[in-house]
Amino acid sequence: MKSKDIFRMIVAVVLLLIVLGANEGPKNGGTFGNDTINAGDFSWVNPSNAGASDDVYTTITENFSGLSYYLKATNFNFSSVSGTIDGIVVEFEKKRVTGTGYDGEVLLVKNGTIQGNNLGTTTPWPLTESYVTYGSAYEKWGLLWNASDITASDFGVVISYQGETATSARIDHIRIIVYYTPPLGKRHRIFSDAGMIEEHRRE
Ligand SMILES: [Ca+2]
Ligand SMILES: [Ca+2]
Repeated sequence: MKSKDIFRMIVAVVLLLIVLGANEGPKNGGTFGNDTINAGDFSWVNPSNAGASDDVYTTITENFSGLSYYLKATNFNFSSVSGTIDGIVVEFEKKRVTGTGYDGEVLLVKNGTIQGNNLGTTTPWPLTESYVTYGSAYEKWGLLWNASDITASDFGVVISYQGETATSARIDHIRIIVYYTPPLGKRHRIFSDAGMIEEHRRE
């Protein structure tokens, strides 16, 4: 094979890689609070402590079996996401301290509205603090997304805690990773002596 052909093959492979998926994150939230729209019974204390993994916590204490308000995290400051959204992963670094409890709901916030599929489970929160993952690189949480929905400051996630008994729990950190396929840009063609051998679009 001529060195010229090898070069063309390398260019083709690089261009193919450009059209494969990308991701941004994990990103931290910038705005936190209780959202009472779910008519819970208990509030999260110090919600903004979920902004970093630093063993400083937002806490929930339920003196009877009940549901917490949503802990709402937004303003994740995504900036690179573009093209087609493939999936969204949310991770909560969380722990149950006393009693028994599990997720109430875990839902995304799109355009400032809590919506989509609830990915919460009835698995009791771990007694050893660890990241618990929701969603995947191919999970869109039952919603249609534009990249601008992700980069908007009102994109985020909510989580509520359902106590089965009197219970207390805490969250150290909430982080999000977004998987996407960048847009195809202007057309780029590779020609051999015999004619066009590859055609791609790139930014
Ligand atoms: Ca921690
Ligand atoms: Ca923290």
